[in-house]
Amino acid sequence: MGDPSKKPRMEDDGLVFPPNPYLKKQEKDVLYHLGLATDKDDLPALFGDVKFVCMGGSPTRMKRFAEFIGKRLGLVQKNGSGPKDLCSTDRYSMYKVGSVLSVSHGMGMPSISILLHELIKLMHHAACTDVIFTRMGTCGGLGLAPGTVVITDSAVNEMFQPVYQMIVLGKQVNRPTKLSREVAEEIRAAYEPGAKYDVVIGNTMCTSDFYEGQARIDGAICDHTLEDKIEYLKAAYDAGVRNIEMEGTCLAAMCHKSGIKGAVVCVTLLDRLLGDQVNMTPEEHDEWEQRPQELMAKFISKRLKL
Ligand code: R2B
Ligand code: URA
Repeated sequence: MGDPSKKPRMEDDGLVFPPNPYLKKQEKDVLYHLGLATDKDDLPALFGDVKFVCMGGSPTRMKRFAEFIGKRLGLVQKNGSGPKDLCSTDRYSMYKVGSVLSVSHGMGMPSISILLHELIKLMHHAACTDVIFTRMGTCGGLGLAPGTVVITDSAVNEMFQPVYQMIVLGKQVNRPTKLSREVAEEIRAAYEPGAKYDVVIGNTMCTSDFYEGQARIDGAICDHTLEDKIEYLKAAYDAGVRNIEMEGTCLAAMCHKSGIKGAVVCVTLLDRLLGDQVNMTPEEHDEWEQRPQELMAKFISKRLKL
């Protein structure tokens, strides 16, 4: 197996160095939830050319993205067998098409956090350079027509702060959530005016729950009033929040801490100022879900000068 630590470290070599001094001391590294390990898999040979790590919640959607980006990049497999899931566990699904990795992250910060730890280490072990991590997802919008695509400017928590909070050793740790403005602008520039939907850049609020955590009044439990909900969502809007989802701050903080450029691109399924229930038609859902993927595909094609 190639040893990325033998490569000379330059200021701007673009390699990924996870901020964990203990990793160097480990003889081998098991990426348990991906089902990969440094002693049994040739990670540089398998993943060394990856430049775009594209994540999304559902395994089906990420398989579809792998097929879609394969066609766009002219990399469709000749035998027509379709992309192969590279995860040997059933926790996540991961497909590789050229320099694109398409990976499912599940729902919520605990799920994407585990995946990000292992993907960041994977990029390091594989000696990948200049990788960009993106999440393409769904969300609730604020004051936007359903089907609008929101590219995240600042990822904020439930108190509208650009911070990812977690508990380590029984203490609260706050990490700044910084995404790449340059990548966000480039993704927006990939949008072709005249498309059936709008693309906006705005702040994204990330919550630990879909129902009460997003101020809904249609969950199994609700201790707040409709008036409280409207007041809170309006305050979020005034703080620049344009969409609400469940992974953005975690991705932003973990990428920033590891020196990786990150971006979050989500399509709104409803306007939360008008209601809580997600009830578009299956056809609309299908079409809307593809919008962040289309945008990312255009961004990737442009970057690869195709
Ligand atoms: C958006 O959609 C999911 C909840 O329905 C969650 O993963 C998210 O961030
Ligand atoms: N995903 C969310 O997290 N919230 C919504 O309202 C819709 C999708």
